[in-house]
Amino acid sequence: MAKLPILEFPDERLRTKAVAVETVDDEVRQLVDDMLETMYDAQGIGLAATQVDVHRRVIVMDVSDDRSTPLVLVNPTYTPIGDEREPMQEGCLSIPEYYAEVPRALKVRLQALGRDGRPYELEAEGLLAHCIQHECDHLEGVLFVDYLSPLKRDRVMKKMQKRHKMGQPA
Ligand code: GNR
Ligand code: NI
Repeated sequence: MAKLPILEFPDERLRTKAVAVETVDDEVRQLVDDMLETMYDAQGIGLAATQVDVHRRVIVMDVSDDRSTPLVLVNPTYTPIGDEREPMQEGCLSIPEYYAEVPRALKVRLQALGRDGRPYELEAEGLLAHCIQHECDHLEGVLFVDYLSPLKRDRVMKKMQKRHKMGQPA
């Protein structure tokens, strides 16, 4: 296992659209394991391959309280269930120390392949539903700050650029 470096906003590579995985082989499983180690180390609840500069449709998550329930999503797709939306405070490992409310679908149905390459489905609500939508956005090159007003997004961008210039990315 290896810890991978996480790209930080406004790095243009975060805007890359990821391509589908053809087969869940040893190389993909190695990526999954490295991403899990990286996510746990960074104390995040999710991580998309895009964030570690690998532009393939792979996501890892763990929203459990005791960090004991890793979830692997290869080639994920989701559909909202109903049209209820719910704002939630979100953060992102690629935008350290910045949090903002983002409205997203309250419930979603997820379809993906697991670490074993087998398809599965699940219904998610609340934090898990938010996390699925946040991570799937990463695979499309979308960040949660894209949902904020241009003024707010600009402020976050300046703050991050300043921090990188001073040589202290969080
Ligand atoms: O650690 C994370 N917390 C979080 C909180 C609310 C909604 C989404 C997230 S995902 C984030 C980790 C991350 O950046 N994943 O891409
Ligand atoms: Ni994120």
